[in-house]
Amino acid sequence: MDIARTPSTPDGNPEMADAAHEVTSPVEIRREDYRPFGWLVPQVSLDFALGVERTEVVATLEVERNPAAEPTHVLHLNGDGLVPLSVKVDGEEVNSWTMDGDDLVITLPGDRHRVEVATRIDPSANTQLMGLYASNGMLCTQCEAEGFRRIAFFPDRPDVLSTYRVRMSGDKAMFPVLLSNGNCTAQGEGAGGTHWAEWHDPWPKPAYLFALVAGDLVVRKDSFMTCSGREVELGIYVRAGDEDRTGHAMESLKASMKWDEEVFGREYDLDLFNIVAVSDFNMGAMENKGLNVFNTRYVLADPETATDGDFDGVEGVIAHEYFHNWSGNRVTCRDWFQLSLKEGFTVLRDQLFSQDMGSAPVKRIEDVRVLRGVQFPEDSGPLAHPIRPDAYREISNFYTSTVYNKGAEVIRMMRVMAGPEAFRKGCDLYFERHDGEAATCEDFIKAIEDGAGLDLTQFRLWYSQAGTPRVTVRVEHQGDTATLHLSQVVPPTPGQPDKQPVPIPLKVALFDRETATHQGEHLLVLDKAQDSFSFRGYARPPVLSINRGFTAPVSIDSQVTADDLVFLAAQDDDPFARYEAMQELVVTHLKDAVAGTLSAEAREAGGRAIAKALGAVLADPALDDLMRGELLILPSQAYLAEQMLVADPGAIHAERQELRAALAQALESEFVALHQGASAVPYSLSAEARGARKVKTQALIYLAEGNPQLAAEMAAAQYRAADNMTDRQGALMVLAGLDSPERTHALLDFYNRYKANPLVIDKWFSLQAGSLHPHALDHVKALAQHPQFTLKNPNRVRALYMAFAVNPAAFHAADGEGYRMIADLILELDPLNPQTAARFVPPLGRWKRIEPGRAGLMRAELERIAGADRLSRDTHEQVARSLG
Ligand code: B3K
Ligand code: ZN
Repeated sequence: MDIARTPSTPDGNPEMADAAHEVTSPVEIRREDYRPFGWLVPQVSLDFALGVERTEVVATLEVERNPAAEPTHVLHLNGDGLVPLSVKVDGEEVNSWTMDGDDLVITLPGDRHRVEVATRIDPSANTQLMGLYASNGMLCTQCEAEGFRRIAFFPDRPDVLSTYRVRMSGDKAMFPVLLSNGNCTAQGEGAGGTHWAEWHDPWPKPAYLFALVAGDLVVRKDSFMTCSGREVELGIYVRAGDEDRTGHAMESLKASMKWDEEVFGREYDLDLFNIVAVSDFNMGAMENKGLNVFNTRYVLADPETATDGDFDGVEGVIAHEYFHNWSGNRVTCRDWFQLSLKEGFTVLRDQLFSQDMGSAPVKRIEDVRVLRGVQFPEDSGPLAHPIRPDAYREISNFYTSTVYNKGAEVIRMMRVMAGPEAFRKGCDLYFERHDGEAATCEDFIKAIEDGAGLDLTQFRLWYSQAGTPRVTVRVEHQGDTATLHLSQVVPPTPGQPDKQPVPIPLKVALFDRETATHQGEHLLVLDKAQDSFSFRGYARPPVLSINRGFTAPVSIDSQVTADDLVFLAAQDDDPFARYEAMQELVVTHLKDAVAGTLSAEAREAGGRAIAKALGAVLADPALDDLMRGELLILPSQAYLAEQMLVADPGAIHAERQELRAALAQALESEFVALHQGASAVPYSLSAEARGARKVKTQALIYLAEGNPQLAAEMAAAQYRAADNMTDRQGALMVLAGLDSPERTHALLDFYNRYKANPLVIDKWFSLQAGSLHPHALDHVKALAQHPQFTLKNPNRVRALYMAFAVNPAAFHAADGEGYRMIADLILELDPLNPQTAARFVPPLGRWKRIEPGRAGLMRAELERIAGADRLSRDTHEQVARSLG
């Protein structure tokens, strides 16, 4: 297998070069090989002559020997696809340079020099969307993790911090707006209809935080007064026509700025904060200093075109990127192995923010659902890695749910053990100690230890060991004493066969089954392979509620009876625990059903117990609808598969649908009443109205299985009456899965209504690709030929194919057609956009945990990809690990 990009020296650091460099396989970069860069680059000047097809860049670097590094005369600058047009040292053109693969190597005589290199790039040819690229006639950049090297030769590693001056000039009509990091210091007109702007960012930063935007954009402006009384000018730049949909993003930004001051004591540090929305973007958004670049998806929202979930997404991502200003930018990462230092911490910060903005328990449940649906499977599959990985070949492959979501959970555990006040002291100490530095996860742990007064010696294992710990608990009752016997196993993962026990903080409560009360929560820390904890004062065997609030990212086998789960689902005073009991009840039942170990009576009894618990949820007047909606959501196919050593996706899907149908039939009138009541609530963004919309669609999802005819009528009526996207999308989703005349009509109507709005057309693609319709696979094939489908736009690719790859029924078609389709996509997309292509490998990579028939078909597709003539480093690495 060959690769498209020549492997370059890791991080451009000759001291780190890997001797075991292979011709056919990309170089492995190891954490333990880290060495500081030989040179400091305190200042950089970048001069851009902008053009969509031709941009000239002159980069001037002030370099000086790094006293903390091994002395060297060699300056190794990373490049990716660049050609040096001229190389000057101290103002003189020199020949003392060579190329090492894509990198530029200059020999320097002294300790301090000015190095100037000119290059030329073609943004219109940049389909990878890394570096400087064109999107709808505008120019923008994406540099994290290693995109800057596609713009200029530079030590493209996060521990080289520089202050940047940027000058850009270009056609004024084509690029009326010229933006970069920091503050605009000068601007003016040039010859031939051009204009120019100069920007200066006073805060030293690594190259991955550099950004430039040039285009024809309109701006929503606002301002924010910081806690010390400084006025910050805020701007959100979008395409003309989109400005009316930026109000929610602006409100979210101001709320984030205020929250970070109040909750983490973090004040913004520039006079300007700009956001630009771009429609061609590989991920959600990017935290470039003072100039965040966003996928339009996380900026634009109004009730007509965005669902409640989209509104939450905008709020959460705006907050996340803003919070990076401290956790990521002011304190950045020493190397990319430390990615969770900024990402895990910032995810925790955005989760806490969203908890404060809306319903805290519902947010917690949503976050745990993502963790279990995405991270747990990653942690038990071929791509499992610790939150601080030890090696990578392509860093883009490590922007994972493990680094982000498990990373957040690990820091959340520290907060649980310390308590919020002590945790805050630890965070303050971290920011104080490392402000302006490129830090490590170890630095963070040490600051929390010192600031919060915790001993995290053993806890560090959470950073180095992969795998989701499994905790088993048994309750013993004797006399008036209840004893919890707990044990833990951290399962083996690739490259880590043996694990040590980790400290697992578990909030527990013991309920009296008659009074439905408990004597208070306890925080237990299980830090051994086995341990027991006794509690006195229990005359009767209590009902155990464990891992309340999901204090630890572990799976728990609590061997609780169905009766006790029904009790907890109805009575637990911790909303998360209530949700958990409901999930557990369903998981246990479906596991047995899929395993074929249920007798007819047991199946019926299990179904009755679940219907009883669900009935209680539907009837409970104390529940708000947002929470009720959560309790109605059945465990996902991915989470169910995760509970089985080897999963049969067809059987899981069939059993899950059968259970849903039985529940819908048992509770049909309740679901209809729920839908009717909720339909009377008028549209607003209040919790009550959002809850009503949530349960409305949940009711339709159940009824679609129990009484498809009725559901089709109700969904069509909901679609027709909808005055907002949440109702409209919910109804269309249900209709898309039904074989009914209403389906075709609604899909056509939706398309015609929104064909000019790309974000809504993404929904149209997704709903069909993710639908339970028996012909979903054929629909996807047809949609790939639709005039609005393009492989060049990552949102559109994800809308069609990611929705399909997570569609439990269609993707796992028994003849392997779904696997073939995704493998074909990967092969076609890889030369255009390797980062996005590689994201489609994990669904195929789970083959070892799938029943043998399908596993063979999945593996064969991975082998077909591996046999391709040329593969990107991204896809190569993911396929090799998945086959391994
Ligand atoms: N830091 C960026 C992610 C960059 C991904 C590069 N492949 C967005 C974020 O996590 O905030
Ligand atoms: Zn982030």
